[in-house]
Amino acid sequence: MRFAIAFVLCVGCAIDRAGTGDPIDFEDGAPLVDSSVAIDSAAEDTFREDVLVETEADTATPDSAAPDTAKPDTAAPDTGPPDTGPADTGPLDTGTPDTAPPDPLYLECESGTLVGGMALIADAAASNGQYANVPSTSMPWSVGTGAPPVRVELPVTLPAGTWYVWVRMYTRGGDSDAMYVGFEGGPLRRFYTVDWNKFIWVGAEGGGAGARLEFTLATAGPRKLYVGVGDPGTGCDRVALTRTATWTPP
Ligand SMILES: [Ca+2]
Repeated sequence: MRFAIAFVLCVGCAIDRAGTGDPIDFEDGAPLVDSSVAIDSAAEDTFREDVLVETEADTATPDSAAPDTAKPDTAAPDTGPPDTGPADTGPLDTGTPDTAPPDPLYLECESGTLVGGMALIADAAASNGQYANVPSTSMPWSVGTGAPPVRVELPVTLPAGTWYVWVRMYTRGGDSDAMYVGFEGGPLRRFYTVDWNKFIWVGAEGGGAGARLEFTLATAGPRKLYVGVGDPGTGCDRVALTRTATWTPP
């Protein structure tokens, strides 16, 4: 049957006659198709499927890699004793920091050392909810040198140079509105405000309109900043230190 199909498929093709090189002229010869031969269509389909199956067979190279023969990890877990070496007991580094502190540098007055009866008062309007207060029973003080007898001492480590100090203070009237500020061993400056009964930033003498609360440090390093009594009943809430003369607290 495949012969019959192949024969049919060749109808119309040029066939070499007896190797002469001349194609058969179908018009002057007997018909090459025998109409009496019936073509089995089912067989033709089978033939085509056979051809396709043979053409599209899987020709991929099989995987010939060697199987994985590595051994599993059977090492024992680390059961050695913990490190019991001595702790570092060397002296603390007290050198000058390599980097300058933030500018402005804020200090909460209640975080310092209270001296001479300076007392803490809780107040929701205060920065950090507290401030250091000179008791109303304290004596007024206007010596202006050394250290205010009622004070808070705030430790700071600063580079040398000129520093401008702002104090967020609390006052209660004309006889209760002045304080002193200065670094340990240096000059003190008296400052006040006439804007009483509130927290207010003050950065200059003379009711906030005089000379700046300005200090020049000849050397760098740790030191104490004093804020203390001028008048009784005055409070120190927060301090800001800056090297920028034009800076003002927000
Ligand atoms: Ca405070």
